[in-house]
Amino acid sequence: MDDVFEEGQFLGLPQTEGDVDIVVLPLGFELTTSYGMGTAEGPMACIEASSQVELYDPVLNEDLPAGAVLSTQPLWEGSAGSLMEQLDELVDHVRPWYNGKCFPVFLGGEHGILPPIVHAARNHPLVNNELNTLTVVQIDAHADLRESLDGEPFSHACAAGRSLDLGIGKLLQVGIRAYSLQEAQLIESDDRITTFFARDTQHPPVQNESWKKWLEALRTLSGPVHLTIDIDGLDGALVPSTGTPVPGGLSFWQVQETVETLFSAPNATVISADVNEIVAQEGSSLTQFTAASIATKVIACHVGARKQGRWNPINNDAIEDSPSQYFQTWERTASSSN
Ligand SMILES: [Mn+2]
Repeated sequence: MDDVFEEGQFLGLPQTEGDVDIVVLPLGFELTTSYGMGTAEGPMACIEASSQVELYDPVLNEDLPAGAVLSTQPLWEGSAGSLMEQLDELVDHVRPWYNGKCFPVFLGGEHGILPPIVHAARNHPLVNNELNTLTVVQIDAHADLRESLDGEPFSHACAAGRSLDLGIGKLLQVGIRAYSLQEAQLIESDDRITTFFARDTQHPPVQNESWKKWLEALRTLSGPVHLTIDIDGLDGALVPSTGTPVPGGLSFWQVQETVETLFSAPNATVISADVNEIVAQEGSSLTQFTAASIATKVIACHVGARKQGRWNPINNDAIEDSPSQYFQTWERTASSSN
């Protein structure tokens, strides 16, 4: 096949004919980032950097898109005036892609994109409005389990906590090394949460017991899974321009191994993924290139699952849309503040 490179398309791949199998959705969402700024431009920088990522991944024996139809959508930029209205706009933007036939890959934008993604995932036929069947696997430096940050419960620092409030059944975290006392206590007391701390998986750094247990936890998952990758889960040296780079994180290969292991879990189906907190680095493309490489690994593993018959399209025609204007009318309930 001739190489056709198309500007603004992930991996430079032009969309081919047919139903979309994989959609890349850049989400320029930034309302609550606390430290660095620039997560809104990150997704497009990641798409630009993806032009330098190899189309060959050893999990497939052919170049991407390997027969799949890949579509890259234009950048989403919220237009609503309030945070909660923007979250609802995000739900409306991503929900059509949870149609059971397509695998969405979201590029963020701050981690605050997670709750609206999780809410929209109700529409996926494997979730079928039963959000407690969904597991979220989170790579992150931060636990993101705060009650609120600077008074904002939908801050990026609360993304995993709000996803639990929305009703997900399970949260698996890895790379965690920056968290508060309250978050440590929640991790201890809430049996929906399983956390692998970086101080255990990274020290000693090579092939320790804790890392093996993490891979085993992934292998034994069942049901639908959303994978959320905050790039600050990687060691800060690999992603220096992300909003809050933190030392002592995962290596590139540990993230690759996590993605490969999750996608090959025999009883789990990864229905979607996001790579977030991408901030365009100036003078070097390392941060956005790292993010693009990880998103490419996710896509390659998804294509691999399709080719091995472990991911089959399903109709969601019978599923009622998840409630709209959900976040605008959101109220803290007793159960959600546990
Ligand atoms: Mn995060």
